[in-house]
Amino acid sequence: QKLTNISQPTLSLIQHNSTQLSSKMSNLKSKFLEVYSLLKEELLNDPAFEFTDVSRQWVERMLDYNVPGGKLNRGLSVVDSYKLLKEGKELTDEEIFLASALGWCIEWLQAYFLVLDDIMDGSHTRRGQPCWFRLPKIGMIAVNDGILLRNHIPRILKKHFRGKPYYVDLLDLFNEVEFQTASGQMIDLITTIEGEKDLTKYSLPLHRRIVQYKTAYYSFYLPVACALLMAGKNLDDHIDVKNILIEMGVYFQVQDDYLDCFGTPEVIGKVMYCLACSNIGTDIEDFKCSWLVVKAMERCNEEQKKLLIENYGKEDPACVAKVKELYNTIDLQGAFVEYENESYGKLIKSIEAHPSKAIQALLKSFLAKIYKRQK
Ligand code: GPP
Ligand code: MG
Ligand code: MG
Ligand code: MG
Repeated sequence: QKLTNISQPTLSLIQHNSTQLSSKMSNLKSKFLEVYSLLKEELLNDPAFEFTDVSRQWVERMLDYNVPGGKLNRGLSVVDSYKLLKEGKELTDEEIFLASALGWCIEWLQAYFLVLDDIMDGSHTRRGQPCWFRLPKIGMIAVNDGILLRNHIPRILKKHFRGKPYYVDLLDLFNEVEFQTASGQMIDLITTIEGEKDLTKYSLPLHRRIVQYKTAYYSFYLPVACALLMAGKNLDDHIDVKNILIEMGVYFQVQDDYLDCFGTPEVIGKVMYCLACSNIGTDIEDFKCSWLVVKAMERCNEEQKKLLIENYGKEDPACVAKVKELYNTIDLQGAFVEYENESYGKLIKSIEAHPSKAIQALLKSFLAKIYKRQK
C-alpha cells in the first residue's frame, strides 16, 4: 500500500523499534500473565467477603472468561511505557510487578466495560467467543458481574498501592477516566434512540466527540498516565502527551468502526457462532454513529443517501447487505486507507515535535502497535 506523508527513515525506525520491543516482550508478557494469577487468587480470597465454593467458582470462571482473553495491549502498555520512561534502566522485580498490576487494573476496567457494552449493543461475539451474557445461565447476572469487575479495581489498588505517594492520584485517575468513558458511552447510545433516528445529524465532529470519550481516555491516555504516576510525574505537566494519545485513540476507534464492517471475522474474534448472528459487528443494525456511515453520508449522491437512510439501523439482513453494498460502491475502504495514512502522518509529526526523546519513543511504540492493525 502507498504510504503517503511518511518518510522511509521514519517508517524503518518505527519498524526497528517495534521488532526490538517484541523480542523483549515475550519475557515481560509471561511475567505479566503470572501477575494475573496472583491478583485473581487475592480477589478469590478477599477477606471482606465470606466466599463459598460456589461463589468462588463463579467469580473465577467469570474472571477467566472476561479479563485475560484480549490482546492485552492496554495492560502491557503500562509496563512498556514505564520502561521507556526509565530510559532503558533495568526495572526491579517490584517495578515490573507494580506496572503489571496497574496494567491488569486497565484490563479489568476494559472487561467491565465490554461485558456491559455487549449487553447494551446486543452483540453476539467477543474475542472469538460468545459474549458473556449470551452463555447459558448467565444472562442478566452479567450486569452484576460487570459491577463486580469494576469493584475489583479499587481492591487491587488498595492492596498494592496504598502506601505509595501517588495512590490518591491513581484512584482519582481511574475515577476520572471511568466517568469520561461512561459519558462517551452515553452519547454513543443516545444518538441511536428509537424514533429519533436521523442520519443527517451524524457528522465527523459528533463522531469524534463520542469516540474521544468512549475509547480514547481509557485505551490510550490511561496506560501512559499510570506509567507517568509510577515514575513520580505530575499529570498536569503532561497535557501535550495526553492530547497526542487522545488523537491516537480517535484513530484507533475509526479502525474499530472499520473492522466492525470490513474486518475478517476469524481475525477480530467475531466469528459467526450462531445462525442468528449474520454479521461481524452490529454497528449498522444498531444505527451507530460509526465513522463509516459519517463518511458514507459525505460521499453519497442524493439517490445513494436515500438508500442509506432507508436501510441503515434495521435488523433485516437484506437491509444490512444493501448498506454494505453501498459502502463498496462508494469505495469506503479506499476512504479508510486515505484516512489511515493521513492520521498516521499527522501523529508522527506531532510526536516528533515533543521535546523528550523518551516520550517520543513511548508514543511511537504505541502507534506502531496499532498502525494498520487487522484486529
Ligand atoms: C466500546 O465501543 C465502548 C466501550 C468499551 C465503553 C463502554 C463503556 C461503558 C461504561 C459500558 P464499541 O461498542 O464500539 O466496542 P466494540 O466494537 O468492541 O463492541
Ligand atoms: Mg460494542
Ligand atoms: Mg458500544
Ligand atoms: Mg465497535
